[in-house]
Amino acid sequence: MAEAYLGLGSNLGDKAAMLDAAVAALAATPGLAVTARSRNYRTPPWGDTDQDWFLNAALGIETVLSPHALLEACLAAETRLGRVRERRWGPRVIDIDVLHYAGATVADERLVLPHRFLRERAFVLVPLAEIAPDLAIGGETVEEALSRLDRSGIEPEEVPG
Ligand code: PH2
Ligand code: MG
Ligand code: MG
Repeated sequence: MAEAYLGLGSNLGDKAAMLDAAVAALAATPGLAVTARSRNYRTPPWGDTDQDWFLNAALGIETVLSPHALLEACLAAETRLGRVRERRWGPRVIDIDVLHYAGATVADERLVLPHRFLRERAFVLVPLAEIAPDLAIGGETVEEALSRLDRSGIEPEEVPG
């Protein structure tokens, strides 16, 4: 069993429902158990700023899948949930990224671990810090990486009731 972390994002359609559907699809994947889920955070678009705000969340999982098999499971779940790939960093109904896999370093054309932009993106680190503040990424913890970033505009989603 390996411990891994995933990042979820949506900025098209019913964003909260898409994140729920992604968690359900992942939880139903053989060889994968969801062990932690952050709250959903409302985040300003990063990179390509001419698009709607996102909902982002982070998941902790336990899995027997290899890093590449986990990536394929995430991409298959995206496709099942209706993702169509258009412009890079553009709007998407669902994005499921492998952020970290048991401290493994991977760098090939399919997969880079830890995730290439993990330490630069507050929209990933704020949810991740909620479930794994002390996780080590590139010689520092999630909390330490986050302390260098601007987290303005990133707020937990208000949940009615
Ligand atoms: N994903 C991107 C590009 N920009 N911005 C926010 N706020 N949240 C995202 O998930 C996101 C983004 C590409 O993966
Ligand atoms: Mg992605
Ligand atoms: Mg992404």
